[in-house]
Amino acid sequence: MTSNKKVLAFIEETKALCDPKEVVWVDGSEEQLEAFRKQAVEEGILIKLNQEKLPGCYLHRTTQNDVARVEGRTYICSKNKDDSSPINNWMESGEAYDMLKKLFKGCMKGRTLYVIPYSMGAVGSKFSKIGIELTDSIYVVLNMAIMTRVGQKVLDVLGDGDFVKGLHSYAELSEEKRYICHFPEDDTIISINSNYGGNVLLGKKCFALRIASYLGKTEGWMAEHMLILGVEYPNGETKYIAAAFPSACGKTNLAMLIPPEIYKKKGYKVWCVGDDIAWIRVGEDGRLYAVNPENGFFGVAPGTNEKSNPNALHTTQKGTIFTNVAYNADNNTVWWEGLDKNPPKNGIDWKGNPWNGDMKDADGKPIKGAHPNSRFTAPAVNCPCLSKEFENPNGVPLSAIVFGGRRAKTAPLVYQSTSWNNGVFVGSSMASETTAAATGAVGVVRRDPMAMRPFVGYNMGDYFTHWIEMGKKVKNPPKIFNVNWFRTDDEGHFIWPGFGDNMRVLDWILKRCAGEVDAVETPIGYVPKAEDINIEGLEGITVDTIKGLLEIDKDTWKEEAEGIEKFYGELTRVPQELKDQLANLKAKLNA
Ligand code: OXD
Ligand code: MN
Repeated sequence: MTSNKKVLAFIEETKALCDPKEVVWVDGSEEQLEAFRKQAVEEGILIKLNQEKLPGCYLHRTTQNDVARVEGRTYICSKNKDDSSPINNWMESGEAYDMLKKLFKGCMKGRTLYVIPYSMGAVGSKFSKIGIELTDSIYVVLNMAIMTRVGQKVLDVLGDGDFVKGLHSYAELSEEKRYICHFPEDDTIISINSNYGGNVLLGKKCFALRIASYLGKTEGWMAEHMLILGVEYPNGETKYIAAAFPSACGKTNLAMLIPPEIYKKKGYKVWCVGDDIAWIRVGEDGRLYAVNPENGFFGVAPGTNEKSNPNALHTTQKGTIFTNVAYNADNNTVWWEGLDKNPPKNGIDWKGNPWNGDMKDADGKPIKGAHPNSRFTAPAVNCPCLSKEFENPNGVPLSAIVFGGRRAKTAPLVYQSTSWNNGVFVGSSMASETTAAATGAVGVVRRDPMAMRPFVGYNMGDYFTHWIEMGKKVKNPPKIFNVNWFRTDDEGHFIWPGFGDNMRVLDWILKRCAGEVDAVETPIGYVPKAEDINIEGLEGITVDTIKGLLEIDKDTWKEEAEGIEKFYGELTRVPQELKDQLANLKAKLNA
């Protein structure tokens, strides 16, 4: 399949270390993938679902200790400790290799070693990057074939060139010996003892964010945890927005948004370019351009329904692998909390136990059919609102960058930063309540700069500096905003309806970018005049509700500024520009 000596040497080394019974190259053909699916079903790894209702769809259950990304066991490995971040785990590269070598020794005995050549980005585009993942997991092979472009065509483009090395073994699926290690200085990723997507589909978080963020820093571009969407105006013009939210905060829903009736009637449309990752470069015209390097969606299933995200639901109806959702034995389909009001009468929960949608545990709490972080892996081409620019190797020009998180109080519905550096400050101080996408407590507020806390492959302070440097390279930078869909009332209910109605906020954002609407200057940035958020056709929301959603409480923000200062204190190499921004915010709050 290739004469690339570096690829062949990587395979030989791995064979010698892991002792697989055979090596199988993934050629990307439908015949071979179909044979893999058949084998996975025979081995009990996949369940073939109802092919009339869900053609090409399968269900997989992970072991119960392996259901999310494990940030506590995810490492950036480098020669010097300070080239990682105090808020990330670090291991000295040499030590990490030695430890991993011991764990990998003979771990593939009796198993097949699959070689997956994959491209992040359109095959052959000058902005794309190539990886080779070696894995003993057929589940990984089948997911990678959805999430990335795989096979011979990638090797043809690679020729004798360089690639990112990825080695994965599910080994014994031992929690204690689980490690997800990144070696940005060597373009290498090594993952062992997990089989959960974010830990093992090495093209995604490991390459397209952790390794790529480091490559971006050295090569002058950016790899970000951002969705990309286009808003098409009635006159046919489309403007693009990239938006960063922490995991499981609705990126997929926003990326596939269906505008409210009043916008649809006028002819507005929203197109999805990507739902999770953006690679961003400076275009010849001095604007920033973004591509989505992935080829599919690895979305959170619970909560996805005909109302919240019909486009995502439609996307999952063929060629999809569901992981850890509930099984409906009556019709051989799947179900998850929030899909509809008809859980299976005769079902099996994500743990493999009989389940009927109406069961309680010993404490009287409902037993869930699907794990809260259960997922669908679905091909991008299935998406009804996929942008026609999806394959454009040069990407789409960004008018706005949006940051956001889950904040019950503090952050207003939307505000605009006052400059690029002020926008970098806003991104650097992002905070959000944690979700089920990673192991650990849910609902705790943590700082998550640019939604990249778990994904920056080098020192966080240097990452902020890189953002500031990128701003100097663009003549026409996108404007930077912050949104918060999650403000709650005194009873803890969300005030803003969210989902499709977020279009009303995007509308204001794009009007600001075009200089078409005024704003009110506040200590934190520009906030809309309440009457400029279009609430036509929105039940239960008045201009006063919007006023409340836009309110900035100075005392809360003084506390927030202290929180930011404390967070900066936990980091190293925070650039002076951001310290100045913080000082400026404090001065304005005290004025
Ligand atoms: C994801 C995540 O899967 O952020 O996208 O965890
Ligand atoms: Mn993500």
